[in-house]
Amino acid sequence: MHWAVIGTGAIGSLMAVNLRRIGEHVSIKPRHANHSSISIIHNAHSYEFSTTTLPLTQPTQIFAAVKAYQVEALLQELSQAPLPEGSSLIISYNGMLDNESMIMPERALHWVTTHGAYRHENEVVHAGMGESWLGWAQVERASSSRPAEVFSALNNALPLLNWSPAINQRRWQKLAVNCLINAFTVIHNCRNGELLQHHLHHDQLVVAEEICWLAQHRGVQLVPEKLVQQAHQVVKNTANNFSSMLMDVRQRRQTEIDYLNGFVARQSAVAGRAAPANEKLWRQVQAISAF
Ligand code: KPL
Repeated sequence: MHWAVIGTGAIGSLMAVNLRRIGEHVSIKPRHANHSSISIIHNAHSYEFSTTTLPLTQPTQIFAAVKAYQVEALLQELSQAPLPEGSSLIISYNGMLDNESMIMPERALHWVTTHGAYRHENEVVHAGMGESWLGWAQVERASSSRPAEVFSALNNALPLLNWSPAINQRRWQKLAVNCLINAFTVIHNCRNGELLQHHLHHDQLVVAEEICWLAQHRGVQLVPEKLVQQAHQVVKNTANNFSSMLMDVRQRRQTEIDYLNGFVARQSAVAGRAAPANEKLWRQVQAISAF
């Protein structure tokens, strides 16, 4: 199969290298059109990738691991020409977009992961083993069978992969965990593990309750106390890490706060209920990251 990886952050780079290692044909869509090849170092080995541009001319499996604020532009670019027959789009990003059900192409799949990775210059480090879930992005397709070849390649490249007809449930859980950790690390300017010293249980529970209300409004059942426990476990497992949001703030990049706590605040308001705890975190991070 031909793969095109879009987004060479930590996860995109890790997937590109691992797909190559299992013998798949992988190219990368570069951010700047003037690159003709891209090299990624992994475990002291350098992998060279040819670059690809859109529109695609042959059946291709697109693996896009991008920031939430890049999704809309990417989908817009992909919609300029029909994808060649036999292609699919596997997309992964933190958080949720207000209009995502309207803009996701029919053959899009969400990939949700708990693998931890970071990129330093052109080296990618697989920092923590996790697992991943794959499922159709459009709820109407949830009961369609899984794309066997794509599933098997992704599972071989980066195990363990689970097929998830209810991928939305996974996405809400991940959204919640990110909402319960990332903003707090920015506000306290600390590593994930240092959050444990700030006695955030009550604050996190209030944030979680608001998320659960909105999830339930959207047909997804979550339990606030369980989410706080999950976040606690993630904080312990990644104690030494800086969250992606704190890294974004420190490197003066746009954060994903609008798509995490901001999403919860906005969408709760649309559904007729305020979410003041998420709103407060959204505003605090916005203020800290207003460069
Ligand atoms: O996914 C993460 C992130 O940093 O975005 C967590 C779970 C907080 C781990 O650092």
